[in-house]
Amino acid sequence: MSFTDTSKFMSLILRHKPEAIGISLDEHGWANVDELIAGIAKTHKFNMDILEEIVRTDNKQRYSFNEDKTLIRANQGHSIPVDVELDEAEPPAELWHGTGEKFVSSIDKQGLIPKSRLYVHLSKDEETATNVGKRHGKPVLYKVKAGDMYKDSYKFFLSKNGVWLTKEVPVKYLEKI
Ligand code: HQG
Repeated sequence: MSFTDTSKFMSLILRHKPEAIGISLDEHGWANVDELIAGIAKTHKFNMDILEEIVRTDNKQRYSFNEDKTLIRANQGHSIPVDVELDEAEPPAELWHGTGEKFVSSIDKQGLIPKSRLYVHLSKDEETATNVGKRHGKPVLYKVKAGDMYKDSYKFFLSKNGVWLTKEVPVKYLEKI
């Protein structure tokens, strides 16, 4: 099992399916580090050193430890309903959303919805959004009029790893590029 496979498995556990290794997250999304290590080590080469290396080198800084490293959680991206104490923040005038071509007709009718996750994920620049879109096939970019949404009282949150989150983006705030 490669380092990347282990890291992907950890993201599955901490965002979507802790029961896959028989653990649970608390209401703030924290997992107990000893339980996580024991659970993952049943099927993957895993220990505290590997966990610390994954957290330190993760290309999107997906995870955070608590102060004494007894707890760990994903910074964003959850489908299970946890409150990771996101910071509410005023967004820049424009944010970006990258998606796949196959979703465009539905988005143009419905706007952006969180689907299986808790929030719609928005990027601060076009390049990041293009990379997100590529995960779903041929990428399509939307410019999101985040400043206008904010003026209209929509709430925005900035995750610890720099992803902008909001509950929905109605069609009138979207511009397809
Ligand atoms: C689309 C990755 C039809 C939406 C990334 C997206 C991100 C609709 C897909 C994070 C729709 C959901 C999240 C509508 C939205 N009709 N399709 N009305 N509204 N969609 O994976 O934003 O590497 O749940 O456009 O970098 O792609 O995992 O969301 O294409 O930050 O850390 O439904 O995941 O980060 O797909 O990605 P996802 P996402 P990680």
